[in-house]
Order: sequence, then structure tokens, then C-alpha cells
Amino acid sequence: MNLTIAEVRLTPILVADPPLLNTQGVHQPYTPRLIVEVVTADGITGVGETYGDTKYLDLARPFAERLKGRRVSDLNGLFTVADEVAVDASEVENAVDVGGLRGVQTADKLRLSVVSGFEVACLDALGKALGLPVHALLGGKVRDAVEYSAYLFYKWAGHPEGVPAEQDDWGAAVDPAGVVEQARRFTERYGFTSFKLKGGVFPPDEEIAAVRALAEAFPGHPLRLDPNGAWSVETSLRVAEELGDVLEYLEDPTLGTSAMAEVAAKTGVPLATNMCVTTFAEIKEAFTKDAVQVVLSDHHYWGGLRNTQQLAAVCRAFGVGVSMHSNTHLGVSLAAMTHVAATVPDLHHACDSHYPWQSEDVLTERLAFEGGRVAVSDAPGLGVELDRERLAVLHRRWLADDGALRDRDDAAAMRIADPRWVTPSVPRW
Ligand code: GKR
Ligand code: MG
Repeated sequence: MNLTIAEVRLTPILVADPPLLNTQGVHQPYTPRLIVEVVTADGITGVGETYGDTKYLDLARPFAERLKGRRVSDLNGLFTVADEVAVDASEVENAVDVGGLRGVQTADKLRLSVVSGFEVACLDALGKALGLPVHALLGGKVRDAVEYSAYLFYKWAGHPEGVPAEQDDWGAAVDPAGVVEQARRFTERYGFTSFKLKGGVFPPDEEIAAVRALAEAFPGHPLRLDPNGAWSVETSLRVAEELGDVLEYLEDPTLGTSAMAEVAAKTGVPLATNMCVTTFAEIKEAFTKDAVQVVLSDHHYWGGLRNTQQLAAVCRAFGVGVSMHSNTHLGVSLAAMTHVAATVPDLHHACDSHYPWQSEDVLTERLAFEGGRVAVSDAPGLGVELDRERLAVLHRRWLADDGALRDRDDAAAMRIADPRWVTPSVPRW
């Protein structure tokens, strides 16, 4: 068996995305993703997926060059390669995370997001070579299916008139009735039983009303609200007070570890985050200040599936819960999330996934949610197969773009509907 990497393919694509609203603006009609393929000397291909904005591509290209000749089993070596890849850290170190809502982006985080795409591709290839599923390479699954939550968004019926876009059949959701209707569709289509509402879009009272409406429509079901840090400490505490009886947790109500700690100290509602704990370096302060009770890992920016397992172990040591964050993604990433989530012992919250919002995929067969769960595949590797024709179509769309959509920018998308829109300063309320 020859596990040497003989070829690496990078395919940037643009994927259709509905007009989902968040505190920074609205999703653009197409979102960039990067599909990574590694091919071994024996001709086995492994696939991975990660963020596809230009800044990731600029790191992924030299990374891909350095991978040739290494082995798909050399997963630790991927971090060495990442260190070698030159990056102008000063340029990105303090960059504002426009549209990504994944906390402040550092050069390290960008690098780790790139590593994750290659790590998943290597694990897929290694699993195929050994005849083992990725979860087995990670130590084995402790559950046969992984639970996901319905990720509800305030949403327009369509992208602004005149903007080229794909149509979706979800309708609009801009008030409590619309949010409940969207949640019903999620349960009918996928069987989800827990719900997360992306907030920070409307004044807090309107979002409180939406969560109350959900609680009435789905009594006893786990509910979460995530305004991506749009609120002050005072507003966060007021929302926690008003929704305390129905919330499973409040996600990133306010920005920064100190502000989160202030909220956490004065409410019994658990706080979750994918914004204030996004790297190993941020853990110590957050955990010692008891700022967060649940960390939402995103295997992309945590540096892959094995780093996610390490994060879960640290969380376990501190009695902090762990679950999974998501951003717009396709089936390769959902498969990767499902494999790693299957290996995490204390996974007590349904994971997030944007996947139902993506009508397009690069797989021959989409992954299915049944009863809100994705079955953990026991097939070799990730258990997914690339649809090369679809991949080529989505890549052609990326090639045809003049650059406007190659970097996600939710504020720019909002300015098409509202030319005076500026990214709101925080706290917004
Ligand atoms: O897709 O608009 C979105 C989300 O707001 C996403 O960008 C966030 O990263 O889902 C994420 C979150 O939980 O904060
Ligand atoms: Mg979040």
C-alpha cells in the first residue's frame, strides 16, 4: 500500500445560498467554498471541504504544493506544513471578520481552517486505503447517529430583485409567525426536534417574541437564540431573564470573554459560544472566568477533526459542554462533522448545521436527516462520493464571477437592498 500523496486538487466553488439575515447583513446569493482532493500514489482520492474565500485559497495553494510526497497518514505533519506556509500575519492579524461571525480572525485561525480541509481529505483517503470509516481512525464511534438542530433564520422570500440567484421554497420569515412556520417546515422535512434561531437582526423584544412563539408551538423542545454578540451585557441579561424558562442556552449574546463572564455571573441560563472561544489559546481565560458553559466547535477553524476531539477533552476536564458550530457548508463537511461528533463522548446538545439551506451539493448522494439525525457511515473514509459534474458546474460559476462573490460579505449583500447599510457597531442593542 502506497500512502504517498501524488496529487492535490483544489477546486474553489460558489454555492447557492438563500437570503438569510444576520446581524451583519444578509447572505449573498452564492457563497465560496473550497473542495480539497488528495490522491495517493495508489490512485485513492480523499476529499475535504473548507472555507473558500480568497484569503483561504491564498494559503491553500502553497500548502497543496508542499503536500506532494508526504503520506496521508502523516496528520501531525499537516501542522508543520501550515507553519511553513508563508503568510503575512500582520495583514490579517486584526482583520474584522466580515460576514463570517466566527470571532476575530488571526493568521493562525486562517491557517488552521486550511489544515482542516487537508486533514479531512487525508483521513478520507487513509480510511479508503485501510477499509475503515473516518470515525474508526478517530478511535471509533460512540453513537450510531448524530443529532442536529433546526437552524432557523430570519429570511426574505428572495434575494433583491435583479440580483442573479437561485429560488428557494422556504418563503419569508421576518416575524414570530414566519419563524414558527419555518420551524414547522424543518420538522416536517427533517424531523428536527431542537431549534436555534439566528438573532441580532431585529430589536431584542421582537426576537424574544419569536422564541416565545416557538416555545408555544413546540412545548418542551430545546430552544436557543444566537445574536452573534449584538447585545450589551444589560440587554443580554434582560433577554436571559425573559426567556430563561424556555432556553436550553443563549449563544454569544455579547462580545468578548469579559462581557460574557459578566452575563454568565448574573444569570442561570447557560451561555454557549463560537465567538469568544475559537482557539486553544482563548480557553484558559474563558474557563477560569466561567464565561461559557458550552463551546461550539467548528472543525474547520479549530484545525480539524482531531483538534476537535482535543477541544472536547479539555471541555470535559473543565465540566464545560461541547457541541458543533456551523457555517454555510456542503455534504463533505457535514460528513466530517458527523464522524467526529460520533466519537465525542459527552455530546449533550444537538449540533448546528446550515446544510438544509443548501439546495446544491457536490455529492452523488446528499446526506439525509432522519428524525433530525444523520446516521454515522461505516463505509471506508467519509462514506461520500464526489459528483464531478456538479463540482465542475459550481467551479464554473466561481470562474465566471468577477470577484464580487468570491469573498463572503454579508454587509455588501445588504447594501444592495439598503444602500445606506453599514455593518452595525456593537453592541447594537
Ligand atoms: O450563517 O449567518 C450565518 C451565521 O451567523 C454564521 O455566519 C455564524 O458563524 O452560524 C454561525 C454562528 O452560530 O454564529
Ligand atoms: Mg453562533
